[in-house]
Amino acid sequence: MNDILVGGEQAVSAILVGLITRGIDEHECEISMDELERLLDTAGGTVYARMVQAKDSPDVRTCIGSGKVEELASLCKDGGVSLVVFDCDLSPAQIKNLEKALDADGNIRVLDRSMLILDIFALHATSAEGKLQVELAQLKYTIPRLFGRGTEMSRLGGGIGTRGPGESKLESDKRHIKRRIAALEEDIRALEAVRATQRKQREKSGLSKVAVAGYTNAGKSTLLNALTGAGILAEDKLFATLDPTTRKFVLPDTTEILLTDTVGFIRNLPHHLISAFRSTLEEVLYADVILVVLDYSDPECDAQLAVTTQLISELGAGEKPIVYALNKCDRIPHGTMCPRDVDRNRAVEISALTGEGLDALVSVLSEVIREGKRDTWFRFSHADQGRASQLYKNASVLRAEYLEDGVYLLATVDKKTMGMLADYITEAPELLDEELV
Ligand SMILES: Nc1nc2c(ncn2[C@@H]2O[C@H](COP(=O)(O)OP(=O)(O)OP(=O)(O)O)[C@@H](O)[C@H]2O)c(=O)[nH]1
Ligand SMILES: [Mg+2]
Repeated sequence: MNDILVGGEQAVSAILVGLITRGIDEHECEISMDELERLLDTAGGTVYARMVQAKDSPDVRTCIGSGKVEELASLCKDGGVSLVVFDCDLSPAQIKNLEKALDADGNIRVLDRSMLILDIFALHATSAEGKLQVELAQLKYTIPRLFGRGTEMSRLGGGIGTRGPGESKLESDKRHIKRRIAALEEDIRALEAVRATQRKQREKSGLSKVAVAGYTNAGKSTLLNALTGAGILAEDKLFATLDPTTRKFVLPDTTEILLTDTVGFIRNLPHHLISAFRSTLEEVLYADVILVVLDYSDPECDAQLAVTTQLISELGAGEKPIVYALNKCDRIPHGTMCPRDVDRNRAVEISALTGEGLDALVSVLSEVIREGKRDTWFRFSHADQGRASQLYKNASVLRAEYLEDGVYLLATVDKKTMGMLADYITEAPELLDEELV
């Protein structure tokens, strides 16, 4: 098969290699390989062939066995393929050994799943923080796996696996890399402080925060766009969104909330990637409610839910209330089985694309947000009218009574607003007691 042309650029053809081993059965391997194929496509590559080996444990030197390496070498030769992508993580030594074994002249590049994901992150990062996070992760993970290659290697295979801020560092020595890592970590800490300040400001606003989370390509950005007109790039690519975007949204009862789009999850997301993107992923941790978007039309919906739930709990947000958007329902017949582990009372079939079910979703979301709230009376003296307007802004005011000693407002407030205006909380005004019972 020859390389094909996409958008004027040559799409690099590659061979994908997977391992059926302890804890990974044939079906899981297949699904994971399909995903690797989509990752490769997103990175601008195309699949020449797939190869899978069943093996008790990965070979320490070459991951797959020596017979398979030979088979792979001749497959590469036959197809003129210069890129091989393994579905599992490889050590720098395994990569070096494989590259040497596949072609003595060093014309074949070997990547692993993490390197490919990082490559896509490098292509899609737009914010300063996102770019720094990618560069740091590449310096720690990708670069040690590229050591010892000539610079001409970066041109092989269309550069897949070597793109991004780390690219120019390919030739650099280890000392330089250490310095760069330290500098990046400092820059990231500074940006994290900015993010923390922004978060505090949002906190002060007292608005409830909803994080839109879920598997990559589930339709998170499409949903946020449909609800708020945010104009976020949504496309049929994996990891289209890397940087969190927050938009205001007004619930039917006029309460304002904040919706944040987040980076997608994927199975086998390596821990080093989670830690590199921790501050971005942590948006989920600071939310009051998590809106999990699932691609309901995907036969692997249950597995995607499992990955999502696990990552949410690994991030420390497992106890938060969750609302489920069963998205892409336009693609499947109505009444399709709801994923097993979803709370049916908090799950709504929607199509972010056609708008179907969005009203129902918003109403479930409103209910869940309300659950964290209480109806409370506040009294603001005439001198404190400024604070009263804060209550109007952050809560839905159910009634107002203008009495001699000030205005009494009954409002549905969340804990934060309650804390913010704690000094003004009061009993129900006496005159109204009878009426209110
Ligand atoms: N048929 C259908 N397609 C949808 C729906 N919602 C989203 N899509 C498509 O699914 C693809 C992915 O949508 P995105 O909104 O980019 O998904 P995402 O979850 O933000 O993905 P990442 O940011 O890459 O993690 C796009 O091609 C959307 O047009 C839907 O309800 N129905
Ligand atoms: Mg997105």
